[in-house]
Amino acid sequence: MRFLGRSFLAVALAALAGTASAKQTVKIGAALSMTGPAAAYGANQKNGILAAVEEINKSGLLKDIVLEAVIEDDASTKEQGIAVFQKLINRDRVAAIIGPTLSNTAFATDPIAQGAKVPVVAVSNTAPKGITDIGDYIWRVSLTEGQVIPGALKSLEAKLGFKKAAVLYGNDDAFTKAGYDVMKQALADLKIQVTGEQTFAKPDRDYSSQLTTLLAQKPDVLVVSALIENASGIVEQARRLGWKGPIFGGNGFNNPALMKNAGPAAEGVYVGTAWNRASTDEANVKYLALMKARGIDPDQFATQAYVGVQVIAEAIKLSGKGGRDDVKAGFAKVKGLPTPLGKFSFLPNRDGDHPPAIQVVKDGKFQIMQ
Ligand code: ALA
Repeated sequence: MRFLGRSFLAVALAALAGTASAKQTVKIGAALSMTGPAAAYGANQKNGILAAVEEINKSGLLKDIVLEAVIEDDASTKEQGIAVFQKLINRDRVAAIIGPTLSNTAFATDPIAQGAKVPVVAVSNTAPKGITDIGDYIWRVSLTEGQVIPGALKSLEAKLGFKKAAVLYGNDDAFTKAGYDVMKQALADLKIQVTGEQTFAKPDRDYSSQLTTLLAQKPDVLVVSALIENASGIVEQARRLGWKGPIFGGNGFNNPALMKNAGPAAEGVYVGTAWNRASTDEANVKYLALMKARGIDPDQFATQAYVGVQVIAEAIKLSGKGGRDDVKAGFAKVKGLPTPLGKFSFLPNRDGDHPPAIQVVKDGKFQIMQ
């Protein structure tokens, strides 16, 4: 009897061990700007990734596969981005990498992942040209400036009726320069006269000379391509110099640090965005409830990072396996995935495809423009 009891216990333990060993952990790396000039984005991206990983693991979507996020700080620089990519690829052996936060960094890091055949999902790189062109392992969830800005400027022009624009942009960053190119073309296509153009660099904190020149030329709208730290200062200083008109910003403006740093000066700032936070789609409503339960008020960057994990999980589900090439093969099969960004698919060039929106700062908050 004792013997029988013991053997029963042994069988039960073996069965349990069998169940436990059938679980497979798939690591998802993330290179995010947790420090440096883009740190305001990275903190929110991390929130989105952790929420998605926990939710997917809880849901049982991937059966015996458990996702694990390995999050590293790219420090908003190319050098640190490269170091972090190498660690994620060679040491952590991740199945895919989300990030890096900045396009400027991605141009240096993504060729490394492409060479090592590790799939990358860009969740915030919005420089239109050159990112997914790096190779067939590079995929993108974030809409480019080219996918958002021309339509946003067109809708805004129809609403506000501006005829003359002044343009200010950062000339030392791949994203802010590319955003400027898109803005310039979009303004030309809309036959909006550009009264003047000025530049700044990332370390600059005083934009008064550029703004004074631009505002003296009497534009109807101020159009700005900047990352968040510069964006907040530009908005605050433009208002201080007496500018009461509309300010239109590119993707870098999509962060609550704008209202936190610029305060009431941010009222009336319009931003083209990839996320319609007011969408009543089931996936968005569920996402907002999930983030609320976690005590997080998400922004566009958090949401895109969340969707980055969703897309990787869907790719693993469609492939049935979590290896690097399984994830890559799965991406090509993702079609109309319900996400908080809308139904998500990849275009043939591996860029993302879903509807954009426009938001305006009102009462200290981003509100979707109807
Ligand atoms: N959208 C910004 C970039 O691409 C953060 O660098």
